[in-house]
Amino acid sequence: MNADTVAVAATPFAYPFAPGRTALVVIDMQRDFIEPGGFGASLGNDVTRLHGAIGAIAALLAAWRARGWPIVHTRECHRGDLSDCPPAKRLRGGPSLRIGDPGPMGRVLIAGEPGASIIPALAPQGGEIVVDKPGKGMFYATGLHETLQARGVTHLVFTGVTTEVCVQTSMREANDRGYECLLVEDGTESYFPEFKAATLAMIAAQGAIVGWHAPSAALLEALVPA
Ligand code: TIU
Repeated sequence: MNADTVAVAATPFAYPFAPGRTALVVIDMQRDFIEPGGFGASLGNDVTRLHGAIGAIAALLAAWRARGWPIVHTRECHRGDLSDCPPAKRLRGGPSLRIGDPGPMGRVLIAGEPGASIIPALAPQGGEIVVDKPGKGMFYATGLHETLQARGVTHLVFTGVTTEVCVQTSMREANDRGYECLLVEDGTESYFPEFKAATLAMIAAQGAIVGWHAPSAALLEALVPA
């Protein structure tokens, strides 16, 4: 541990948390994935499986806000003209609604539509970074790396959905860019419990080849007082 880091009990070994230089990342906690009638449900998923992550994310948001530390919210969504949605993404599979189709929460996965908004319980506040991303990873076509570098961010704590799709892709992208990454076990969920378990195992394997994972309680315990 460096002098300016705090040890968080984590898997596969202690995570060197850097107070003030660590952004809390909340991936895609949007109505389109969490509520019935949206993109997640259109793919045939039981959206209630994702609800378990909300409490831990809310607690971490409160802790970060109390300390004035950087927060990133992402939203997977596309422009209304679909110019940033590759046909391969829109046409693959047999969803009941495709990206851009009108649904109960407006056009599916389109920026500005009700379904693309973040659920009210985790709504972003002023000054927090909000990134609309056309891909699964948060760095692809977003400029986020430059924004984080300008803020002096070196460490990222990941939460959100789904563990093995947008969260894992974003964490792998972050690892390649040199960030020290921690995934919060109870702050992420998947439509497939076995995929969540496999993701946690594979990121921490081989000496934290992608990063660490820990429960939110271990992280909150280690935070310096607000
Ligand atoms: N389908 C699925 O599990 N996830 C996504 O399509 N996007 C995100 O993970 N946000």
